[in-house]
Order: sequence, then structure tokens, then C-alpha cells
Amino acid sequence: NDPKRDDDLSVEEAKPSVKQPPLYRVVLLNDDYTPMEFVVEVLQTFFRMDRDQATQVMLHVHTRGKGVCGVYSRDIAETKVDQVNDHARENDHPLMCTMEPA
Ligand code: NFA
Repeated sequence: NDPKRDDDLSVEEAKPSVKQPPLYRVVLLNDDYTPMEFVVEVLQTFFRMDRDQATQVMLHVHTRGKGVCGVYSRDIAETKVDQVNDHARENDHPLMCTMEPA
């Protein structure tokens, strides 16, 4: 009967099952109303940026429309998105945070 081919992964050569979890970019979107200072504080608080780094990212979002705050596993990314959006809403700002596959 048909001999096994060396390249048939369905037998004997299991693919190593250790793989990296998918990563997600957490993205901040610009709007016309959220104060720049609030955005800087959000980036410092939830993304552990120093003030210079946070200011750079805020200005990037302000001028380009959106910007990456960080790259995380799905659970961590979802938590960051919820924390930022909840915090923005609690302070009556329209700031929006989303995530996308990296
Ligand atoms: N565009 C906002 C303003 O001019 C600042 C802002 C930056 C908002 C980054 C959201 C994200 N006040």
C-alpha cells in the first residue's frame, strides 16, 4: 500500500504545538473635544509611558488621526480598551480606544 511520504505532517511528525498567542495593537483615535492633557494622562496611567513619550503619542494621534498605544495579547488588549473607554466616559470625554490584529 501507499508508503508514507516524508512531508506528510499528518503522521508521525506532529507540528510543534508551542506557538505564540496572537497579538493586538491597542489604538487611540483622535477627536475634536478630548483635552490634550487628559490624553497624556491616559497614556501615562494605562500604558505606563513617561510624560515625554505620552506627549509624543498624543500629538501623533492628534495630527494623524490615530496611533498605537501598545501591543498586547488579546486579554490584556481588551482590558486596556475597556479601561480607557470607561475612564473617558466617566469624565465625559468622547475619546475612543480600539484594538486590531497586529
Ligand atoms: N484633538 C484633541 C484636541 O485638539 C486632542 C486629542 C488628541 C484627542 C489625541 C484625542 C486623541 N483637544
